[in-house]
Amino acid sequence: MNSNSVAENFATYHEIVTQTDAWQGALTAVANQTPALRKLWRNGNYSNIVFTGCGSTYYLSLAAAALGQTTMGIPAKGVPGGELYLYPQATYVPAALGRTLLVAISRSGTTTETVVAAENFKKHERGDVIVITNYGESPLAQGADVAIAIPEGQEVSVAQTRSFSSMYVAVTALIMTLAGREELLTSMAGLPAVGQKLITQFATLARTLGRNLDLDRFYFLGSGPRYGLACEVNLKMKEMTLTHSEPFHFFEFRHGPMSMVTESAAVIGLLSDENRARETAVLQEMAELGGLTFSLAENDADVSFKSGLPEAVRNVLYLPILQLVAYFRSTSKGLNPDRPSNLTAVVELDLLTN
Ligand code: F1P
Repeated sequence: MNSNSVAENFATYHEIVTQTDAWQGALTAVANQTPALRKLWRNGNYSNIVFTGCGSTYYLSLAAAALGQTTMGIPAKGVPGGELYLYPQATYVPAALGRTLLVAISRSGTTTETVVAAENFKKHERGDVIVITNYGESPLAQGADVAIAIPEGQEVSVAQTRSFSSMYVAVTALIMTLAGREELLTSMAGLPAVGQKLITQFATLARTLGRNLDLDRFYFLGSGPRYGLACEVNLKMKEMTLTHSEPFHFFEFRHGPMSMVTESAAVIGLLSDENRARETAVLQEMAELGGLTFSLAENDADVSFKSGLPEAVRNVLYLPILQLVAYFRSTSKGLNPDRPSNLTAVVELDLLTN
């Protein structure tokens, strides 16, 4: 691909295609904090884990909670920072049911809902706080019991790409560390090289799909640990391209939303190994309705990772190509992917701890 063409001059493009450097930074950041993380986990006596963030980092929390509960066998949930502020009683377990580990995730470390939710959590002595952020000097990081900072994930664009995937790799490594899954953690060292190869191999395909302006709606299907990632790439499509788009769990799409499938609809499946046949069946049904389907999976898909890595540690591979699809659709529509309409990089509100 001609890297000097106008479309590739936006910061977002550079941030997407260099993101695997930040994945390496994430692995190093978690490794550096492993003694502190293991000590916290050993002494914490937690009955459950709550992951939190806002916008992209809420979707990251959803993905992390599904992976965490599956891997660690402990109840885990992903909740928006704003909901923890407004309705803590709808999320936190009563003290009698044990202590909570709060994992607060934020690119900036300054989003008010997330910062105040973590402050309230500590104030009410609910448990301990691990922070994952790209800014180690941020208020959120400063208030953490253990902070995992990945400066390599910092970016100038509003829509999260490199930052998100760096924090997702970090939370995956955190989960494998706390679960004591050394073999899975070790295998993550292969992620940056596999990711870079994927970007090089499929960037042109992403550009073709992104430039197809006959499509006027996108549906992203993902289940289990991939549903939160489907929500995130859906947000990229919204933020960068102002296109109607929605995320769904695979089976849920049949229960009404598939009525929206026409020849101008794209249905994009984040296919698992675990439930591949059931998930693929949904995509095939949507193709029969005339929708354009597009699949990503380890093998035998439109985008095949061929990573050779265990399924539990390679979910980040679904992100770069779909980020590029949104990027190329944005530039094809004459929009600026670096500056989404109505958005700022951080939402700061006048909220007090309570
Ligand atoms: C959270 C966030 C982003 C969103 C937008 C506004 O930021 O909501 O997820 O895409 O950029 O801010 P942060 O807490 O992760 O810094």
